[in-house]
Amino acid sequence: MALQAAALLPSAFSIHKEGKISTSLKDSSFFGIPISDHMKADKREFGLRKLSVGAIRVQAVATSPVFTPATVQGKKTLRKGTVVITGASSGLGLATAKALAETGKWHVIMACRDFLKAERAAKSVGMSKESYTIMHLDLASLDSVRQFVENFKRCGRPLDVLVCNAAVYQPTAREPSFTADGFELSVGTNHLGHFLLSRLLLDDMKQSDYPSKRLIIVGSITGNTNTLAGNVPPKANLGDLRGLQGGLNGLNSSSMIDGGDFDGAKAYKDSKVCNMLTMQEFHRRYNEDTGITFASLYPGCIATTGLFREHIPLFRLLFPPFQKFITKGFVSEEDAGKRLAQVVSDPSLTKSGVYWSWNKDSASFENQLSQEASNAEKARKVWEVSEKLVGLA
Ligand code: LMG
Ligand code: NDP
Ligand code: PMR
Repeated sequence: MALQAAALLPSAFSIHKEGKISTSLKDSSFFGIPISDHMKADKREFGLRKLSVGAIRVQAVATSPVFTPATVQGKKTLRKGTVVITGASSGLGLATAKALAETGKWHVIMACRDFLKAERAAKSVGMSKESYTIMHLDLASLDSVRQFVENFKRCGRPLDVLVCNAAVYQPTAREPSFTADGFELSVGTNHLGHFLLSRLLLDDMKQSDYPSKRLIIVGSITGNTNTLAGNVPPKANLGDLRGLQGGLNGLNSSSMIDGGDFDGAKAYKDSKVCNMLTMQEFHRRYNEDTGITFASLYPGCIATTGLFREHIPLFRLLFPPFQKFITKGFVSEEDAGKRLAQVVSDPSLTKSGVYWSWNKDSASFENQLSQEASNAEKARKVWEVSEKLVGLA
């Protein structure tokens, strides 16, 4: 439902499935969502964490090395979880790493392409040394993805939660650029790199004995054409996947999934549609057998992050106030990090196959994806074509 559109035009209209506009907002999950007790508890965890975390961390450091139980939940003693977060060197990924590390319940593997930047970033937000490990991962290279997986397996930690967060956005590029394997960069990095990574790490997650294992793939509103934001041109559209089938190489095939001319903003939005479709296909294929929770989310418009680094300076200047005061869709990096941290560890967010969003009061709700981003047939096709491209089939 067009909840974010509703934020712009509070009581005017909402767009349901492609193009169907309704004037009723009563059926929207935006309104009247009860904040469950779980949510309240979680808000305490990620809202007032400075009060409670200190004690947990002191206890963890004083009494236990990394793998021993660090938390007591009811009668059960829960060991410290291990979460891998891609692109944890800035923006949402960094804020999430910080939020999780501060609880004392998580060891964060920061999977980053720039080791030094990641190290500086972790220090700059005050993450304690024992709360994280940086491991090299360049999603724009399938070899690097495979190398990362090998390194991770060798490090001997279990894999409890994987967060596919990293992304590139090239709104001003006139010509496409390409990954090491020759795929258009945005889809190659944001979708194909993550697709291979999550497929290769699925077994590790299956083997983990953690009570709530999760694979989270960050989506976005701009890939969903059932929202106002998703209708700002250029709109996401995967078409019949002819470009993806051709390998997105710009030589004997288009660099765009739908086979059209290159458009950096569209390529990014298309990649987010792939992210959201992949999450649902994972859910259909593996949730029942593995018990793993598969989820996606729109964390809000975090208008200050590095995502917009390639946009023109005027855009970067005006975009944050535009989102803050006009659309009201703005969210700070810190608050967005707390949202993603909830999807990682909140005991009430275990439902699989869900695209989470947050309302004005920062309560989470199950949002509705656009027709294309929830098309099961397309999800299966994207999965099968992607398998071939990354060498899994
Ligand atoms: C492209 O431009 C860029 O070319 C590309 O590089 C990439 O960045 C891409 O999506 C990302 O965007 C999109 C461009 C064209 O939009 C703009 O940026 C134009 C900005 C013009 C500003 C207009 C005035 C806004 C007033 C705010 C002023 C303060 C701050 C401004 C800060 C700007 C930051 C963005 O967009 C257009 O074509 C024109 C605008 C399109 C509006 C889209 C809305 C469509 C909604 C349709 C919904 C369906 C129908 C609803 C009907 C409702 C009936 C009640
Ligand atoms: P940032 O640019 O701040 O963060 C992106 C991260 O991805 C950076 O750490 C970057 O690394 C990393 N990255 C980029 N390319 C690669 C690569 N080839 N290999 C490994 N890591 C890579 O942007 P955000 O924090 O805003 O974006 C995070 C996620 O949130 C994305 O999935 C984005 O689509 C999503 N999102 C963002 C919204 C927003 O408003 N900002 C709204 C909705 C969704 P480095 O630091 O080295 O550049
Ligand atoms: Mg958008 C409720 C309205 C809303 C929301 C929540 C967003 C989020 N945007 C909204 C509306 C509008 N935007 C309108 C009306 C316009 C035309 C003026 C507009 C424009 C715009 C541009 C040019 N918006 C943008 C851009 C970008 O370059 C960003 C983008 O598309 O990145 C792919 C962007 C975004 N708007 C958002 C969000 C969350 C983004 C960025 C990131 C993302 O989706 O991942």
